[in-house]
Amino acid sequence: MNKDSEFSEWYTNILFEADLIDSRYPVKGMYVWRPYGFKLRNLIYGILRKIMDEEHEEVLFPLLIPKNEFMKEAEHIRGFENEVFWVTRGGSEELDVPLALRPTSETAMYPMFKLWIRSHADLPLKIYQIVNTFRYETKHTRPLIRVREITSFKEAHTAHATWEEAEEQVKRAIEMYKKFYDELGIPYLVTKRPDWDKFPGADYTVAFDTIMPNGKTLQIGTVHHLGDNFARTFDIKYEDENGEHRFVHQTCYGISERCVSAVISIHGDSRGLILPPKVAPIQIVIVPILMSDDERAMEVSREIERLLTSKDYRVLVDNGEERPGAKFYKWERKGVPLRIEIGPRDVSERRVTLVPRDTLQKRGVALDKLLEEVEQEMKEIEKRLSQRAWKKFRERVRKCEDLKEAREIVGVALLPWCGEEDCGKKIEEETAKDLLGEVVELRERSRCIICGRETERTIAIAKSF
Ligand code: PR8
Repeated sequence: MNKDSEFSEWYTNILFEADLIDSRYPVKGMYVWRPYGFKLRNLIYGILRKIMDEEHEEVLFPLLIPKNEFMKEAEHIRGFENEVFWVTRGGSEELDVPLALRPTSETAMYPMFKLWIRSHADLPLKIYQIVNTFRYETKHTRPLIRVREITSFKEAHTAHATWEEAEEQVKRAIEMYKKFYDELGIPYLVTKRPDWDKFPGADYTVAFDTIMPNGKTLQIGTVHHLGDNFARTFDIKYEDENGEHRFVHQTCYGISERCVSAVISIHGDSRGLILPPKVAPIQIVIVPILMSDDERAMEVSREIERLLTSKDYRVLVDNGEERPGAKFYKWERKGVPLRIEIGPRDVSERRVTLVPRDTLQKRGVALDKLLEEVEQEMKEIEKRLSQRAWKKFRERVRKCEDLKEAREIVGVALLPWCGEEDCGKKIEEETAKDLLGEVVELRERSRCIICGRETERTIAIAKSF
């Protein structure tokens, strides 16, 4: 199946066939992580967790938020009220105060921030949690991409003395997310969302978007400067050095299981998954090709398994009953980065065949060189995957001269824009695409594609998930 032209079918199939997700759970927008998928998820989140742990402390807040707290921040409510699931009963009794299933945790956390933050010595405060959140999505739901139970919502929340310090944190968060996606070899475009489409309650929002195989963009993370908007609502103040009480300034930033869908979709090919070695649940599969009563290939397999396991590789010897071809096919579909084949002739010659999943080019290697060769090949696979992904991404981001060209492009179109909402909306209408945001790093003199005013701003638009 062609991944680019039949992406939807490819995606649905691979989630099932590679044992990642079972989508037959009988609640719309909620899915089951199967063991192989959950291992992949945990390896990816291990990287994210490590990056977060460098400067945040992990916490765990309750899932339920009392309605009175949830309804305090006007813009936040307006943004989320149509997406909230409510718990209104306990047993057969109506609850006095209905409880919201968190769609995100600002209104759960910030009443506690008020209790925790007393003086400037308590700042900055930086915490994160990885939890499930619930959003009653009305657009078409799709596993990992648009779900009603976000099972793996990494949300970080910080509080600072000044607006400028919070802005510094926004920049740090952008760097952290770049590092995360660089480790996964996932390309991204960083834009500042237009004012009318920022996170409800934020001063401004910065978004990470990647491009999926069908050319649609997927927002894979956001960073928000919250100013003192929530601090004013929840009365979060600190005493500064002069004894004055001031509101804190806050940021928050989030990533969901969309990061897993990006790894699956962007690196995979028509045969199935191709997992970067760092996050592959099985990094190396060893397939002994056994002749009737010759067990030596099996012995060598075990020897190699011991060797590689001692170096902390995640290894599997497939000694099942299937024919070698069927085994190759199975592990290719599951994206195992490296296959080692051992045939009867290999045994006598003390050599094996290496087959990297991305190129499928076979290569003979002497047994006593195996460890170095495997280490080298793993690095190469990772590099190739990242390079291939970025190459394709760059081919799909294009500066456009006019609206017609922008409308036709598959991927992201860049256009000069004056910054006004009217012109932004007009661009969306005329191109039938969504406004992602302003490419802050790209400033050059031009004229707004709609009104002709001079501008240095560039807007990115695309069809998005
Ligand atoms: C915040 N508050 O909430 P955000 N399915 C899968 N992924 C999703 C979905 C969904 N239905 N909705 C959003 N995401 C802030 C930041 C705490 C943390 C993913 O921000 O609403 C998107 O990738 O922008 C989105 O960028 C990210 O969660 C954060 O959600």
